[in-house]
Amino acid sequence: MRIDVVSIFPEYLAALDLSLIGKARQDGLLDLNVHDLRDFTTDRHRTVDDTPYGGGAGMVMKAEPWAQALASVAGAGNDDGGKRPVLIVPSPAGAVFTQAMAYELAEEQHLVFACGRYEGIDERVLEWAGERFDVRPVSLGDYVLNGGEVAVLAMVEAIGRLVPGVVGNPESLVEESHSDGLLEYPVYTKPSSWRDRNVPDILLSGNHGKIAQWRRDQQLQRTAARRPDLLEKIDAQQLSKADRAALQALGYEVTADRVLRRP
Ligand code: 6GU
Repeated sequence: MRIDVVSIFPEYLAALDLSLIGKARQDGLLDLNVHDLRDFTTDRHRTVDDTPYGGGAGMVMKAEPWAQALASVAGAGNDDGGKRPVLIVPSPAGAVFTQAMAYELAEEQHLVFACGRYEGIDERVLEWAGERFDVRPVSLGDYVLNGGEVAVLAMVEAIGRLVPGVVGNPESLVEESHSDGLLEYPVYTKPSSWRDRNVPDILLSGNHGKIAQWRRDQQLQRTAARRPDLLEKIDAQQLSKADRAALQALGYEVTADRVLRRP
């Protein structure tokens, strides 16, 4: 997969040299390139922003440096088969980034991230970019960051780890929070007794069927306690009889295809 990131703070993305993603780059699984937006300006001051039309606080990123930068990376991927590269524009005004979106984007050949700062990028850039990219404004959640760089670190890690070969043991991708719409079960390691706290007996029993059932119940309990909104989104057709019973005990009504919170 090819990934291009355009930012006025390319040093911010240095963390992508580390850990799993850094290793994937060394191994040639991710061809990740960071570009300085100011390299695409033509004035002496390398200006990237100006005041907003209509007035108001802050500054807006100018269109032309963005067009130059995006045009230069547009053809950089192995964009064969007529598939357009995806342009991800991090913004608190975007659609919320989810694990489902990460899975979808992990299938792409070429991702380009446009890190805005200040009050955002001149809207005409997004319209213009629609001619050569599949443009996706994306938000991490309902809070405001100063720029897209931190969001790009999060998204590149979430997407990159789903690219085949990046995570050494692909089984670890199966049993993790959000992979099946539920939160992960709690985990423990040695010692079995620590500061008077014991690991749940069932995990020491060697009974793998019982352990699997306990973990599933823990997933359901945790999700009900911390993220009840997720339960109402799951497809009830994938629930076992035991899952249904556990959810009913937690105060949910389970119909053929939906989970509803009892009033
Ligand atoms: Cl993607 N960008 C910015 N600037 N703020 C955010 C965000 C993104 N997601 C949540 N807040």
